[in-house]
Amino acid sequence: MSRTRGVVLRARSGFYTVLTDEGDLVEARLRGRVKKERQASDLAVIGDRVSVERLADGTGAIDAVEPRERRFSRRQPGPRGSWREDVMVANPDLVAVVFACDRPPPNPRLVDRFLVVTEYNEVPVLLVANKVDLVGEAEAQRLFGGYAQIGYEVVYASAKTGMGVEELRARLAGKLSIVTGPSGVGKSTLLNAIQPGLQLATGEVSQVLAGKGKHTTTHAELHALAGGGYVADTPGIRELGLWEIPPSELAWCFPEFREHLGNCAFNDCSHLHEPRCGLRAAVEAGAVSEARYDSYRRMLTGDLAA
Ligand SMILES: Nc1nc2c(ncn2[C@@H]2O[C@H](COP(=O)(O)OP(=O)(O)O)[C@@H](O)[C@H]2O)c(=O)[nH]1
Ligand SMILES: [Mg+2]
Ligand SMILES: [Zn+2]
Repeated sequence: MSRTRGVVLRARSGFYTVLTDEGDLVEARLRGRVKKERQASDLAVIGDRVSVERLADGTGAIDAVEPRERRFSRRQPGPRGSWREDVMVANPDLVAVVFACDRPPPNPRLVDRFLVVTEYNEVPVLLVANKVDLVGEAEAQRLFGGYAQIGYEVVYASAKTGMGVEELRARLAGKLSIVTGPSGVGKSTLLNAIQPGLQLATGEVSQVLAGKGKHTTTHAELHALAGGGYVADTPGIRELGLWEIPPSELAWCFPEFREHLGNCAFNDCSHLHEPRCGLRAAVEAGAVSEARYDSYRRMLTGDLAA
């Protein structure tokens, strides 16, 4: 039997779809040995590079998963204060965090939550402000310009008019990207615009607001892009709710806070109420935005209300 290598595009209940380096798709299962070597939660996930043996019936057997260069994972609480890492996507090069300028209006607390998760995973991030057609460019800049000021790359887009689509296509080309953001912001519509052949199902906003959005992307899946690269249209906000960031690492996940963290009187400063806190001093001096600090405070204390 011949052996080949490839990337996992789809993974569900023990079955993996692998796009081989030869360009064909193979449905494969994991060899028992691989299962023994790895933790159950961490066997093979989309984005993993694997080695596959081709079997006589046309299916395959994955006999090795290559070491991951990066991961996009969440931490889930385990027994007695322990944590379990749950890898969602292996080897991501870029996370595109998509929000709408309106319908639904962007919630800064939620934007920050998405950004914090990407920072924690140390994956480069691109913020996409979609539906610019609904508010105009000046208002879009007012809503998202602050993120550019603190160093985030912001792409202004409209899947409806085509604004930003070419730029996004170029940014995703040749990379393994994750497109994420709340329901109804236009993630699937944007991806369809980037690559018309994808035909991802899109939902009506009214359904989404009623909590009845089409959940067509319940399983994470990588789509191969015509210009090279792969994109995962996932995960959504439900999954994001399960991400836990260690409290002591949360402030670091706000990049513009970092330079102020060494100025606190206490090493283990939570930046909430300790005296001589470098971060709070920076907020008072106007060097750090109150909105971002407020996001930090709410995430740390579990106050997730908008
Ligand atoms: N006005 C406007 N509507 C958009 C735009 N992009 C997407 N939509 C609409 O927003 C709704 C939700 O889009 P969808 O792609 O399903 O969002 P997703 O849940 O993030 O994948 C659909 O009705 C789309 O037609 C845009 O740029 N402008
Ligand atoms: Mg969608
Ligand atoms: Zn402090």
